[in-house]
Amino acid sequence: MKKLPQNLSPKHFEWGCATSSFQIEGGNFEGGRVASIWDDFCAQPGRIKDASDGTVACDHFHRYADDVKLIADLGFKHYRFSIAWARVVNADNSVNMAGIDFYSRLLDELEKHRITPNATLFHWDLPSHLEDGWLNRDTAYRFADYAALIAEHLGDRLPRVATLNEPWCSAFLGYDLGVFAPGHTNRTSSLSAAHHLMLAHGLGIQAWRSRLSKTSLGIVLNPELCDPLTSQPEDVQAAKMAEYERNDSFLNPLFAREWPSVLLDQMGSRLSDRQAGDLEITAQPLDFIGLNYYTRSIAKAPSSPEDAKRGYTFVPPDAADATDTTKQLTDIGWEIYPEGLKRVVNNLTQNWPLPPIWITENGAADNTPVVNGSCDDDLRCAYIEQHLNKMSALIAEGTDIRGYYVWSLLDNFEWAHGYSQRFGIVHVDFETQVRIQKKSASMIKALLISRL
Ligand code: GCO
Repeated sequence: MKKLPQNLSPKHFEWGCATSSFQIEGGNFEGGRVASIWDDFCAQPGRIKDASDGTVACDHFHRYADDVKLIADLGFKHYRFSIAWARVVNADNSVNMAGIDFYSRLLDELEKHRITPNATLFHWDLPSHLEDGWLNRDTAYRFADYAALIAEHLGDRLPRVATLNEPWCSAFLGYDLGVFAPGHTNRTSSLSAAHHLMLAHGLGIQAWRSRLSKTSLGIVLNPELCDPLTSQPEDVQAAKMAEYERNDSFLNPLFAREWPSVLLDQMGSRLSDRQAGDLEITAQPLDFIGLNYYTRSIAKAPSSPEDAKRGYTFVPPDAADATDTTKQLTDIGWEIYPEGLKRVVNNLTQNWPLPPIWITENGAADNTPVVNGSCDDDLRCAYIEQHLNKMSALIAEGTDIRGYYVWSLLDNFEWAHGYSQRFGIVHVDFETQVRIQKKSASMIKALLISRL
């Protein structure tokens, strides 16, 4: 891509890059930070593909000033990051000022370079001492305390704040599939967790708004676009169930003051988690919604008793249509499907009263190595360009999308994949911590700088 479409010009469109605390910070046992469920999960043998953890990650905790310089050098005026709850709140619920000080210094650097912060309060690194994590209703109230504390200490410097990042992952990958922390495998638990996450979101918004009225507040979701493997009614129904779980579980309580009814019969005895008045809390008015988009999925009728509880079985993209030789996958095995961005956004805007949209994450795993000092990540360049074109088309058709954040600034700790999957537009050598801008970084820089 040589030039940005007019409607994506940084003059009137917000361009940024994104990261999250656990994936880049390191310094996990410094500055009084308490353990998070991801520290515990990484310590369990077999959980992380390369047996790695987040103890050092990108060492951003020490290198944040250089990293902010890098963001500025790339031409971004906006930066999305998350605050680690475990760094700023002590186990007795009191504030850890050393942790607040870290984020305050990060904000100083961003201000120095005129980069606007876009903060997320919870990107999965839940403090371990919160008993039973998201299964405990009390965690939602602790989240509200934490939101209030950030509002009080940092809030006047944060113009845009999201409560949660991708609650589906916390709830369903963490409590049903068990591939994310805390690693539970219980369908009913995941539905409780989802409810408590939404309650936390609503209570967090209330806590923040009662202290600061000017902040733009929202939530970040990763809505699903799921196509059936065949046109057989069982497969069509399975795809619907997957979308229902991933989207309606969160959109219903956010925008319709409704329980996700299709899932209620899967709740069994945990129905008691839901209390009168909860839906008033979850449906707080929002100033924005962040949508993360990477790929679509394919589903078929459930093929195991475990999947029968969920109502679908996912089919890996290479198996879903092995005869389609044009189908391209990223290095993590996800289908490159830019049309899905249009389909999923249209689907949401047609069915829900959404506030203005920010694409808060989009990007690709492209593990191209550095050769002679450069990294030609052509797959990522093409991926980003294709998705920008779709986003531009959506805006041209009247969709209210106001910003785009590429995932990610840096190669980083890719959760259960450890450091084996690289999503950065900047390469990180995890032995030396040397950062090298990839071809995709140069591409974005050229697009942004030429338009400033
Ligand atoms: C997300 C995740 C990121 C992942 C990225 C690639 O919000 O989906 O926040 O942490 O690294 O999605 O899997």
